[in-house]
Amino acid sequence: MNRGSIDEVLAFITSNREEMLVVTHFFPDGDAVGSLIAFGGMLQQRGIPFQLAIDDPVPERYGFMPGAEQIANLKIMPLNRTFSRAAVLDAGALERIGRGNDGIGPGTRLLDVDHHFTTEFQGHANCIDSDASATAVLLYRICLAGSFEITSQMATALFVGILTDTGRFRFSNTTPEAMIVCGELLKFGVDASLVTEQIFHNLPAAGVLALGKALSQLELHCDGRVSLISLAGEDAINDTEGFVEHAASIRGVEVAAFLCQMEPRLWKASLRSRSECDVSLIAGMFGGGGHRKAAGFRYRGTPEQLKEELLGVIEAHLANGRAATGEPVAPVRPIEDGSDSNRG
Ligand SMILES: [Mn+2]
Repeated sequence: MNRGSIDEVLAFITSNREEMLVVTHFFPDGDAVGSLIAFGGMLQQRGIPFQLAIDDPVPERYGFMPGAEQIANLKIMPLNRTFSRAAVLDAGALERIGRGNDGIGPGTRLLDVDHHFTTEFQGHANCIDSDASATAVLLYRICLAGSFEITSQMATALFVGILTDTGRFRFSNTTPEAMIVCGELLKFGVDASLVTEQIFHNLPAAGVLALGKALSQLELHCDGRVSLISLAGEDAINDTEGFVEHAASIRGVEVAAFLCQMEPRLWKASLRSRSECDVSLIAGMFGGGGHRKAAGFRYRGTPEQLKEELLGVIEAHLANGRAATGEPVAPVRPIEDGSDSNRG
């Protein structure tokens, strides 16, 4: 999907000098945080005041990024006014900016920069390219076209966005452009070793211990084609990013699931696919969503119910093979709050 253009973005930025709200999706990932920081740097160069904001804190692993301290946490400091213009980056849909919507009124002019295929809303100016590996790639293109200076802060932010959205150049969205741009960014002062250390090898001890607990309860189903790990009760921690990848790294596994208890009867499920099985369809049947290879949902009920229903649906999808259509294969109980999707 392609909509809008770089020229639309450049025209939007310089159309006036009014303060711009810059927001992204809640549960922010590296591309969301990096895009905000880099775009803030661009506005600063044009002398345009701006407010960076997310309806969540910046995750600890991205706290090292220079510029992250400029991002307001709307859970603590809600917006108390609307802006005349707002940039929505990497969000997929307006619902996903949560309290960011407080800053958007009927008169707000919107800019949408994104690489999500499911972008439903349309800004007054757009730059959407679903073939781009990350929103950071689009911002890099905009920097070049607009002759912005790429500071080391901006370069690090863009590098983080591409590095994380490609799963460290592992996912199928890893394009030649993604690697070329990252190579170029190194020339602008990115410390690639530091970035990788901070994001992937700087976990709190409790996180590693929790991962160990989850893995010690590994279950294999469907002749080893499905792996499942879980964390419950006091073992469940907030930051479980990457846990499901371990369950998905087992030879022969096609679909991996990680179930994490959030409240006594509320569970977060993260799914990964290593085959043609589209886990966004599976998550969708539980009221969640995501991408073909990575998706998630929330579930209210007991772990036994969740496992039984989820394994039933996965098994049916695997049995359908490549012909899986996304039609419900088993009746699924309505989910009370399954509106938000996550990639887990
Ligand atoms: Mn992204």
